[in-house]
Amino acid sequence: MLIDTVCRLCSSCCPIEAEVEEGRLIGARRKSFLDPYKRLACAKLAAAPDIVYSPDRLTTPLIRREDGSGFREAGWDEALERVAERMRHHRQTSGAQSVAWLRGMAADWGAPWDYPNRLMHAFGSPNTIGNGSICFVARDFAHSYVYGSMAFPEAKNAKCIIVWGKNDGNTALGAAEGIHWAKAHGATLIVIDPVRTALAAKADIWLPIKPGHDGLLAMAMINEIIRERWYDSAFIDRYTVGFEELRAVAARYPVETVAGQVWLDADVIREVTRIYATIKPAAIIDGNGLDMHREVFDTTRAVAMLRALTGNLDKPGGDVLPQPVPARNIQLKERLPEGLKPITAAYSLFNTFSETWGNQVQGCVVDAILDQRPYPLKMVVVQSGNPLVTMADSNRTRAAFAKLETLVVIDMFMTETAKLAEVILPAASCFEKTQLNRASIRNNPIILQNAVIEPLGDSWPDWRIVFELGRRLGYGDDFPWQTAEEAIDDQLEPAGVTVADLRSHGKTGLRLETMRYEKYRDQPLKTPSGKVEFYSPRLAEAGFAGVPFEQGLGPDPISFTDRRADYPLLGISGSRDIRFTNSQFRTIPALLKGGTVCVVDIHPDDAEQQRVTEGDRVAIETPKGQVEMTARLSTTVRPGMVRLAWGWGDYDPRANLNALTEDDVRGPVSGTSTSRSFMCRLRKL
Ligand SMILES: Nc1nc2c(c(=O)[nH]1)N[C@H]1C(S)=C(S)[C@@H](COP(=O)(O)OP(=O)(O)OC[C@H]3O[C@@H](n4cnc5c(=O)[nH]c(N)nc54)[C@H](O)[C@@H]3O)O[C@H]1N2
Ligand SMILES: Nc1nc2c(c(=O)[nH]1)N[C@H]1C(S)=C(S)[C@@H](COP(=O)(O)OP(=O)(O)OC[C@H]3O[C@@H](n4cnc5c(=O)[nH]c(N)nc54)[C@H](O)[C@@H]3O)O[C@H]1N2
Ligand code: SF4
Ligand SMILES: [Mo]
Repeated sequence: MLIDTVCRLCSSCCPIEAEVEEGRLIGARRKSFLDPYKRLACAKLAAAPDIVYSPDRLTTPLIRREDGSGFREAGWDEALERVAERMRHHRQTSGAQSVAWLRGMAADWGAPWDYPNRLMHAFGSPNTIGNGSICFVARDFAHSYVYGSMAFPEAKNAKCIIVWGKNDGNTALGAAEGIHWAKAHGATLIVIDPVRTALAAKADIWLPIKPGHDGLLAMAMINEIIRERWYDSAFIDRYTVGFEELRAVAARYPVETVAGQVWLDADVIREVTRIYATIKPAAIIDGNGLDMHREVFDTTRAVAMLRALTGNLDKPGGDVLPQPVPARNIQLKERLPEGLKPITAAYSLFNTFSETWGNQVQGCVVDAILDQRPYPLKMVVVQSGNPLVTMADSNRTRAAFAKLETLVVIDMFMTETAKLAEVILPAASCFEKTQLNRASIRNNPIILQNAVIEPLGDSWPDWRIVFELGRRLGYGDDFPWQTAEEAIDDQLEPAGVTVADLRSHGKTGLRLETMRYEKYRDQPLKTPSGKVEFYSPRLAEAGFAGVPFEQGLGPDPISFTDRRADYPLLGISGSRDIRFTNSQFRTIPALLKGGTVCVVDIHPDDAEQQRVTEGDRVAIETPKGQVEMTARLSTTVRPGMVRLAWGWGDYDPRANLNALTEDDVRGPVSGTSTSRSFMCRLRKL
């Protein structure tokens, strides 16, 4: 039997068909606009049955033994009662705000994001925290401050595409298919990436930019577009504010000056700018290469402004604004006592820019535990995240989680983080639960993620864990739903859509409105002025740059640059392997089979200098810590730069990349720290 659903083994949310026989998942295939034999294959999806039926799955709740000697199995009743009892205890002794809920990538956003927010708000704590300051939410924030919401590049129909710090061939196959299609149909492809990725190698022009310096490049391109009058003056006159302010700031970033700072050739920057500004329609795909840099907010704002300057915003083949689905806000934020601030209060614009996201600076969790800044946390529930591997500065993160009085982890597998927990609650996989994924609730069409098999063993879907815990804490009225379907129907009532409707549109998804472009012609943008804001009075009033980079670039974007005499190599957090998602799936034999594991890519010139040969074990150090990996000689990185494998901290704690990164200095608006680019040194072991 084939069942339509959405894959959530990574954040791409590909629509898929799952093949189920006698209640068992036996395979799954991505859907796409391409003929089946032309579709890109996803190694993780191919291994879905291996992941779902992995002998390492957690299938029963676990509680730490009193004597500390590991875990014992428990029933849900006992485990949930323990969690509820600990929550009440900490609320009584230290206040409800001393309990936080930390959400990782796999938690998804949209409806499933709302549930723990609802629970925590009912409980009285403002501290439901996501990891968006280092993932794409910081970019969503930046897009939103320029034109009201995050734009979606319609690459498939573009005639020019700039891929800016994104590697869809490994991370988002549907998007990659769009790029390849457009290129095959004559689009010009420009890739801005410090690494010669497979896509960069195929590009018409590849800009091997200095990591972390993309904002300068964007400002230089803006300046060039304004100087050459390549902008869309009709669009700018009617639909934007702050053009003169932008012109004045951009003039401080002439191509000649910027080129050397960003390691690029001035003529190539001019040529790329001309191509982008003059070929229509053009789309920019911005990605996680911009994230995990302190400057991400201003960098992404500058990139967003390129879209508006050239009139590519909300055009077919350009960057399209979403048509969100009307959904009920179920977060119950109004229940919080007035004046009770979250631990992320220092980032108030980020906390409040959208109804959905809430607090996203996860480093504040560590500050609050270790330094009691702005107040102490005593208990954390980690849901679908593995902070000990994925948060910056792993040693500091570990110290914090070890210090907590109570740690609860909701996961499918035993992780480095779960090993420290008092209670572990086993979660059902994405194939075992029905939910509304982020892509759906934020835009048409709505595609339902369907449970295609029963939860494995005694694991529970996340929604059920949250609802049952809510009822146990006494919020039965707030969690009246017995099924995911009831909760979704309730939340989608304003849209007039039910789960049954969604299921009857399983093949393609349900489109609530016909797709429209240039919506700004009759609908104000969701900015305070209703227009594109090249200058943001809101930011200026809050003491931040009204125009991106009006106060310059700030501290060097690359961590530990002040120590480069001791740490001469530039390290970057590595490619995301198609086989794995962040720290996940390293226990799945089918995925480990295919090749190299924890490698550091080093240019042959550097290797020779260090007397390192292919396959040698090497140590990489920063002022924060050390990792050990295997050397792979590669010309995809330039001399002086190394690329380290990312996400291996569960597989081998010695290979935990975030042992090298820091969370000491954060971008003032989005709270983002630079955990992708850092100075380091390498030696043969
Ligand atoms: N297979 C797989 N898929 C995934 C994930 C995974 O771990 N594995 N993770 C999921 C998640 S959570 C996310 S957020 C997305 C991320 O997916 P992407 O947005 O594609 O992110 P990355 O692959 O981390 O980085 C993209 C590119 O940015 C480049 N880059 C690094 N530093 C810089 C820089 O300073 N400037 C520029 N211009 N480029 C830079 C890298 O070399 C890389 O080629 O993928 C999702 N999908
Ligand atoms: N240095 C460096 N640091 C990074 C990154 C980087 O590229 N370099 N990437 C950053 C980015 S973009 C992100 S998004 C974060 C990711 O950070 P995390 O979200 O912490 O990363 P994951 O490894 O994806 O952890 C997800 C956990 O959820 C579990 N899980 C999977 N599905 C489910 C489910 O349905 N329910 C529940 N309850 N659990 C589930 C998995 O087993 C896994 O343990 O890491 C960030 N950290
Ligand atoms: S890229 Fe692969 S793992 Fe990610 S959602 Fe799509 S099919 Fe699933
Ligand atoms: Mo992410």
